[in-house]
Amino acid sequence: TFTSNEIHGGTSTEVLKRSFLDNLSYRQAKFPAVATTYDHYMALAYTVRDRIMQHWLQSASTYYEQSVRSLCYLSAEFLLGPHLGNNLVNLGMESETRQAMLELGLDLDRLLAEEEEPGLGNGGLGRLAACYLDSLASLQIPAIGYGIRYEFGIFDQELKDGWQVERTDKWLRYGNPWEVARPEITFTVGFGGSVREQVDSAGNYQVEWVPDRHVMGMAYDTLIGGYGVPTANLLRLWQAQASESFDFQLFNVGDYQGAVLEKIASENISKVLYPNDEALQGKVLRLQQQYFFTSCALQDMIRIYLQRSSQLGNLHEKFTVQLNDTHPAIGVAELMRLLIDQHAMPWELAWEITRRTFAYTNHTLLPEALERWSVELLGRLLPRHLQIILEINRRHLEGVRKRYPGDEERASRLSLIEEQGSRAVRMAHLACVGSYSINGVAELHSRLLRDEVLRDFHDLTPEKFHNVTNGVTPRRFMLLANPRLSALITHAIGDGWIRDLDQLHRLEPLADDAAFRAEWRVVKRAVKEDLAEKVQQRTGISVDPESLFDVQVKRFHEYKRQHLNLLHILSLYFQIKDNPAADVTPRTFLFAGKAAPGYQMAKLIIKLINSVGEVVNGDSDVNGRLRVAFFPDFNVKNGQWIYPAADLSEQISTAGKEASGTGNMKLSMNGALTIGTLDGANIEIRDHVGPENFFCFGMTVEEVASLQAAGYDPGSLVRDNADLSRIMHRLSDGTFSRGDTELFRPLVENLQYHDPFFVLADFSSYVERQREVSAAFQDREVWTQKSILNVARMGHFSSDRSIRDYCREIWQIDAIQPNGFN
Ligand code: 26Q
Repeated sequence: TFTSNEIHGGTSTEVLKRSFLDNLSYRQAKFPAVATTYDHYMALAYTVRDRIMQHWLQSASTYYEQSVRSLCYLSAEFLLGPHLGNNLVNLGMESETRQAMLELGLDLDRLLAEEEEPGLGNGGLGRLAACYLDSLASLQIPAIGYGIRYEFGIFDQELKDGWQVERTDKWLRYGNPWEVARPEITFTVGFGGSVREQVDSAGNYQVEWVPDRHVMGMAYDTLIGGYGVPTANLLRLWQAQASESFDFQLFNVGDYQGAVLEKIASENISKVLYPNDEALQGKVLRLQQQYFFTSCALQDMIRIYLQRSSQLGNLHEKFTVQLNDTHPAIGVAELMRLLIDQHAMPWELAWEITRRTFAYTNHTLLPEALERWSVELLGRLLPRHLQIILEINRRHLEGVRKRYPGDEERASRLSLIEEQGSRAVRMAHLACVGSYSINGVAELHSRLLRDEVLRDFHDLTPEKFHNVTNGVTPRRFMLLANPRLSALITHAIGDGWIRDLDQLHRLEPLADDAAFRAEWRVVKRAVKEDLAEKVQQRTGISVDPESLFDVQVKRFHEYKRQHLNLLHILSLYFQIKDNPAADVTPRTFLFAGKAAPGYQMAKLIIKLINSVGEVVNGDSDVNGRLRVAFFPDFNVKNGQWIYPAADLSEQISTAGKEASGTGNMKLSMNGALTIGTLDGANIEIRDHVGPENFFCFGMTVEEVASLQAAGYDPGSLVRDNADLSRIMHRLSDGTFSRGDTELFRPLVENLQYHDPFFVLADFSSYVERQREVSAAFQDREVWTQKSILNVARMGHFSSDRSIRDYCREIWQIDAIQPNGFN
């Protein structure tokens, strides 16, 4: 027999079998003879959750007793990926679990495949939030993640005739064993209505916001366990629910239909994730989502604070709030409102607390992607917040005018309100004024923020500006995704690298060891075979594991320039057509990624990749030397298959456009060499791995700016380059579109006449570097050496390092070990 502690926390094979069978009976309500693989997955998930739960209870009680300072990470997106495998890795119980399942006649890998991943994010920004949760728990930093429990996450992508088709992501359909509903933790969030101002009997000026609708936010908690430590933190996601009292009002007057419509409208708030990774249209539902989760998070923080203290004057000492981009920036006005209107605090004190509470991370330099909300729309939805924003702005501009007398242009540049055209609130400006810290996500990006995008704010408060270069978690993206490589590394240098990624440096001498290089190649070969099998299954295309795997996986965007990659493929293809005997290094070009459903050009690029693939893959002159495959439905799970198998990582954005990139890190950490521009974190990756181990090409930020200023004429580049003219011609003459000369015209004309992302300007530099890549791949010993050195020198890009930077430079939060439990 086992004690309760063992049943819920033990990790021996025997106790795991017992807990699993208990959960199958009492949680999943199945007896073994009728249980499906999904039931088995659920029973195992509950078994694993209990183990993290013990860690969490221990951590939470320690945080409570010691009143520690905590981080709140506010993010509209958390792209977690599948939990089960990751939790087994972090708890260090994968082999015992595999054994326990085996003894019950079950295959752990089949159970792992059952999980529907929570796709509660678009891409980089959401995945970064998930990596940071892993590192926060692993480093034992008290933290809570706050976000939205979308019923439908990022759409599933299918391909039909080469076009992207979107399917609803029904991730909750069969239940979610990882979350705990907290119906007792519920807050009310108001919308609309009006603001009433009055002077009370004591002569105090009073403001009352009377919303015309209320929505309830209910907490759902997911535990995030650290790697190799007894610490777990919470990810608290809010689900919208109709407020009952409101329903009753309509019910009572007999308007049942109205009550139901009202309920549906309220619950729509957390229905679906917006699939745009750029702020395109200012839809009111999106602003409702942002305000909804931000308000719930702040109310929850105040609730927790008031458990231990009776007045809110030191809120900023107990919590610091990191804003993941401007999506939660309305929180600046909401905290002011809560402190002033609900807790009767004077403006000056409320402002002091607010400014010391928030810190803001910017993730974009694209001017069109900076969030702006029309004053009219914001005033209709959140009239009190608009009032507060205007008062913040009045005081802010008063200070600006005092400091820069007569400089009205500067005042209008710094204003929270854009006055040109229709008036709009600049959310980045609100975040800057309302925060004690502003940071970019890579050195170049932070520099461009200081010198360009937020220059006037840098003049005003230079001490607020920081850089924290992004990082990714080696637990998920090395240990879990690439167990073969991880075992080889651990065999060579021990397992300290998993918590301290700088230890990978110890691999450096092994790059010169021929026997180690041979083992490295055996691993790479094996993971390439695994991926080849998946590609065959998902696309029907057979690819040769011996060829160079050239990988570009990320969201589709013109600035990321998947079409530059395509132009290179076409250049190789026509080289073969000219001379079928030409000596070309066999390559497999693998693409994956989703396009925002309304982004026509991005969708056309996906279609073109598939169209080119059809022609190239089927051409007997090519004879298998070039393969083009589009792996559908890129998500965390599929990423974990792809990253380990890449030889070459394509990071080819226009310089100055990609804030950081994080896929670049995942690929290089798994031994891919990078072909990349001097953009985002590519620059730092190149500095770390050494320029001789990195294929750099293209214009610098400065060169892009001067070409822009001088007047860029892409058409002349086409005329002057025979290779390029033929490619452009073939793209429009139906070669890749079964004779249709219209299909790709929008793309071709955009490049010829506008080329806003300088694809053609970087084309020859890119093709030249790719020639070096092909040559380098012919010498497997040298290539392997570079691959090993890439991994050995990527320690800096662990999200543990990023979180340590945030703790030290911004949050001033320390680690804390849980006390022994009972
Ligand atoms: C905003 C308003 C309305 C609708 C959607 C949005 C929205 C949603 C998601 C705007 C932006 C995003 C996501 C942005 C993103 O993923 N940015 C990436 O962040 C990464 C992490 O810092 C960087 O590595 C990438 O360079 C950056 O593109």
